[in-house]
Amino acid sequence: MSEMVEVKVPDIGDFDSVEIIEILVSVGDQIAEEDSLITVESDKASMEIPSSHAGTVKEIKVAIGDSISEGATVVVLEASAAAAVVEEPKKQEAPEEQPQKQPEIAKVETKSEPAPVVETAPAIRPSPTAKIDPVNFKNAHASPSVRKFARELGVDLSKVEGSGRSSRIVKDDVQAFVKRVLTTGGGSVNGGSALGVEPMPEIDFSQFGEVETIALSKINKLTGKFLHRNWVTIPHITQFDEADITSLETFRKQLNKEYEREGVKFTMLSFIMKAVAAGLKKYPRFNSSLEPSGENLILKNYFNVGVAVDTPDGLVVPVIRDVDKKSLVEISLELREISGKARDKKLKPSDMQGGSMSISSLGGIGGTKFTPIVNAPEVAILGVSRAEMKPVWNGSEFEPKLMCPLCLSYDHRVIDGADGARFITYVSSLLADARRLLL
Ligand code: CAO
Repeated sequence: MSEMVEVKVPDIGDFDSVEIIEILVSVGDQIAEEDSLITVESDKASMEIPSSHAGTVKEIKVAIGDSISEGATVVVLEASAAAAVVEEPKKQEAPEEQPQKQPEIAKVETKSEPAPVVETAPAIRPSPTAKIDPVNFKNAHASPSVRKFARELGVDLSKVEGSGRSSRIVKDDVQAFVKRVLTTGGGSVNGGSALGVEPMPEIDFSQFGEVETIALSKINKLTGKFLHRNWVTIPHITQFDEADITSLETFRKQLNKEYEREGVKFTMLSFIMKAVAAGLKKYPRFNSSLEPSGENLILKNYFNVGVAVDTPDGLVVPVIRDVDKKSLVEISLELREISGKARDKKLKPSDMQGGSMSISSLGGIGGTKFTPIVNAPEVAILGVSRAEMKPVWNGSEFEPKLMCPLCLSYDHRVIDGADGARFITYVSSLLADARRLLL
């Protein structure tokens, strides 16, 4: 036997006394449980109110423009027999020893929760584990048809910019958003990572103890963005080696004495830059950039080396041009000048562009090795750690040698492991015998 049911506005969180902007059903409509009945809109967002029951709409108790709150009756339904049939087995299945479940069923009949706004298996969701944040989705400013469209595509509406009145999101905005995500290949349509990784939760750390919040510098934020992009989009390999710089160090010290009066100081880095430029000449794929389409490799015929400089505001990578053509004196002077400019915040954007490959030297600080992140669009970066005296077996005895750890990270889409090993071995051999740098 059918019964008349008043469907009321459930608890809808912050939505109190909100305006009805759409009525989605008409008298006589057959509706299923969870079908949307009306759309309400606050200053910030709109949401659909679902039906708690299946049945036939007998009366609509609200009109567009009305303000409603929790508990207001939206429609009167004649509950369908089908719904009763569906519910019947549920009641039979309830274990006899749990009669307390019954009141819960009765509660559902009089009050419902808002329909979940996330649907599964949208057509272009890149990962089955990626999710739309239901709260953000609910708060987005869009009509039900646009919401439905967005749900079908798996688009998180909170990430879409609205071009309609009062920034309302229209269908075109959703389409443009999907197009942009697909063409740039960045992220995913639901705003999560393309890897399907859950977003980081917001945590109030003050609950665990005293905390201080400091603003990230502009450089920190920019570097963070680029490093993150490079880390997740480039398949990195890091190849390690140790260069015997014993004789180079003797030579460097001798040069420093000779050039002291001229104010030139040679650090190991200037020799390493020369060796890297020579490596780029011998192995041209290291001096390349992958076209974003992934179709072509652009080989460069210039030999510009970027140098990571640690500044109080964060990491910057100025570029020293034509390292192959410059003398060690020129490179040493330029290195000092450009790292000074970096620390004094005097670098221009053009000073940081056009690199062939970068070097990140932590040799002056310490550590035995590390895995630098490729500075895209370059395809390789050489990390340098602190040189150390070590006993090295020469075939008949151990000899004390100054060994400098080298850490070469490269983009495995462009460089094979064998070439990675060849490049680092070649650079090591040049540093082990500085005369070879003249070749
Ligand atoms: N092994 C042992 N000693 C080393 C060394 C090495 N590999 N590299 C440098 N040193 C020594 C230098 O010879 C110098 O000693 P002396 O004064 O006795 O000659 C001392 O360490 C300081 O060197 P430096 O670091 O100031 O100079 P540099 O030319 O080697 O490096 C620069 C310049 C700008 C690269 C460096 O100052 C810097 O900022 N490094 C940090 C880079 C960074 O943060 N990288 C991390 C990026 S994340 O990938």
